[in-house]
Amino acid sequence: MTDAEKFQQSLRQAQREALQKIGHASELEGLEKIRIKYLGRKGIITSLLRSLNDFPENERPALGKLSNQIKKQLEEILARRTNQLREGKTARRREEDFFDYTLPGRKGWCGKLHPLTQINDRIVEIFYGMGFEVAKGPDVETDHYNFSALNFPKDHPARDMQDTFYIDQDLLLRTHTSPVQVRVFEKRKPPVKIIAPGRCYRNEAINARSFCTFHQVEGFYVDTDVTFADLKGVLSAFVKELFGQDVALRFRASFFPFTEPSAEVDISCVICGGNGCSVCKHRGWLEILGAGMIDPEVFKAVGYDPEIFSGYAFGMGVERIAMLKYGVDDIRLFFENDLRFLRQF
Ligand code: 2NL
Repeated sequence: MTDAEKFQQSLRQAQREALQKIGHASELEGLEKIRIKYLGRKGIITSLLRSLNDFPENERPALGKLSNQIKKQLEEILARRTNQLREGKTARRREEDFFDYTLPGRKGWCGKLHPLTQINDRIVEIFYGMGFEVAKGPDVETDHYNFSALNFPKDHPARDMQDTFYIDQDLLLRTHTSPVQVRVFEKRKPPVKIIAPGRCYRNEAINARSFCTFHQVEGFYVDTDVTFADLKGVLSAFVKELFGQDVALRFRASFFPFTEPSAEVDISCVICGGNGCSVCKHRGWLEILGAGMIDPEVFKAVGYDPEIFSGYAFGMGVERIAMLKYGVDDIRLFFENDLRFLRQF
């Protein structure tokens, strides 16, 4: 290797080292040390430049040009890096080191109760506030609790295979929560004031308004001298609490096997206020529950003396109330568990 080649090699090596060190420097003092080491009065590059005098005249220009290029490059890069550090920036800062603490936090998803649970809880809460106890019972029932004790005649259409999911001759999935009340009647003496929320099952054609499973809240009050006026008072207070004080109620005569007399209860349309819209089909009224005075036949079936006791009972579909309250037009949405739907509640 000639002296000129050795000179070039030393120069390139010094350049490489200096560039690497500048790239890693994160403080101004560090940069100044690098400058002194390579470009200072006794620095490596400076000394190399000084040693040019030892070379023959014809080799000096080429070696001098290269030396000056490298010196100039290092000076420029040092100056740029010095400015960057002065401005507080770190050009080669690693990604994970960078965190802007002034940014607003990312919003996480928070779990919520299913809309049906929300409405169910609200209904239960209102009746609980009016002195009703909460009772629960099994989803799988016997024919006795689901039908016979409730005065459903043996040939009643609701017992039909089409409406009831039978497990065997005697066992079935409850079609309403009334069997819970029958179980309470059997265990307790009046006065009893109970609500029974729970899931029910019906083997019906599925469409936007009916599904094979749904939820009910049923309630009843049995005591001496319970009247239809008590029923009206309790339902009126409930409806106004749930839908607002301005809502009007209407009782229409109806029929249920377990109540006599029976009524269906409408409220003035919560969408249009009774003026008529597509939700109430321009009737101004929405049906929200069924009710009546408990039939003496039910009392006889559970061993209460109908000459001493009277009582009212009512039942409502939780899905129907949720649909009216939230303006949902298809019952199946409550059972699909599509998060795009559920997140809206
Ligand atoms: C409706 C109608 C109703 C009842 C449920 C009931 C329970 C017993 C005795 C008497 Cl143990 N009645 N429940 C009474 C009247 C109506 O529900 O349309 N529900 C969605």
